[in-house]
Amino acid sequence: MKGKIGLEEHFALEETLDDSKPFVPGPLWPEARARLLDFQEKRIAQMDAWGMEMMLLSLNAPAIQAIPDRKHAMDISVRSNDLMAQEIIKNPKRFQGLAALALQDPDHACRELERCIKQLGFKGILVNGFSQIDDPENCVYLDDPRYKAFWALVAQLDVPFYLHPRNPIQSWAQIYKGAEWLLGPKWAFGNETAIHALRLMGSGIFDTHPNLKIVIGHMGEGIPFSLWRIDNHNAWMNLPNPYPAKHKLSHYFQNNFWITVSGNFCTPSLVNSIMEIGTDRILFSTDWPFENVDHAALWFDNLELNENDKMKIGRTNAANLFKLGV
Ligand code: GRE
Ligand code: ZN
Repeated sequence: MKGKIGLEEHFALEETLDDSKPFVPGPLWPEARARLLDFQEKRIAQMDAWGMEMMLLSLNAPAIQAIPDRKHAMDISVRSNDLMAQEIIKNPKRFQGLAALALQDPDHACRELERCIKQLGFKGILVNGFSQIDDPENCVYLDDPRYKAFWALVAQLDVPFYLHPRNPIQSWAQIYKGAEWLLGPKWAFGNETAIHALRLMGSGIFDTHPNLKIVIGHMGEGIPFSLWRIDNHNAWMNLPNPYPAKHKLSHYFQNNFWITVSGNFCTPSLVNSIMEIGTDRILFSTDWPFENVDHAALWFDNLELNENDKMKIGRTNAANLFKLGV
């Protein structure tokens, strides 16, 4: 299929490159590094070869969210957004941007978000999970009350928010002791991000702002597969919801969430996701440079799926959700 649009497509600044290095085996690092620093050459060549019209760019992970020093976090945020804007201007039909924000300082995050949307023309936000604030051990999730004004601004600007994975910090990751291979994209990324998304659903933020739009990658980070049990366990006990939000969590998953297929090119998982949230809320993505564009595109293009749904997932859902004007 031609005209595909991807939403989880990363780059790095020199200063944030090292955040990705531990996830790439040594001999492959030169290639990953070159992919992360490139915009107009390798990336465009891959997109042209595999029918990808546009990438919404975002900074690599965990980057800003793992910088406890507020000033430093804010500085990287502004520099990342400025670099992205420079590259987008060179080729706006192929690249658009998702803002990188220093949630360490909610006031700065709000100001920078307004600049990114109103002046730089970015189409949304991508944040790498919880933020470490002041002290590296101080992990703050986005359901924290300090983010009330931030969420109000996101709702007012009406731009989607992509909640991207990161690992738990070491002192919170004892469950992985002796099985560190489970960290990162194999398991810990998805687990961490699913819990973060569920915290948001239970927090009541979507009752306050019913138009908030959250995107999660990797075919929903496992949530579609577990959604029924989250809402329906031990039904005979008829217990009230143990969280502040008004509705069952599936209500929020079906009204405030969209998922991408990034890094999870698996047909049974896609079928499960279609059954849980339908084809209007599923979007193509690759997870470049950690996944190959050809792996994503060949799987997607060869899916035995009707052309209407393929066009929605591959392109039009993204065009509508992010107001891309294509
Ligand atoms: C990602 O951004 O999703 C990612 C990483 C590192 C390794 C694998 C991966 O940041 O998918
Ligand atoms: Zn990613």
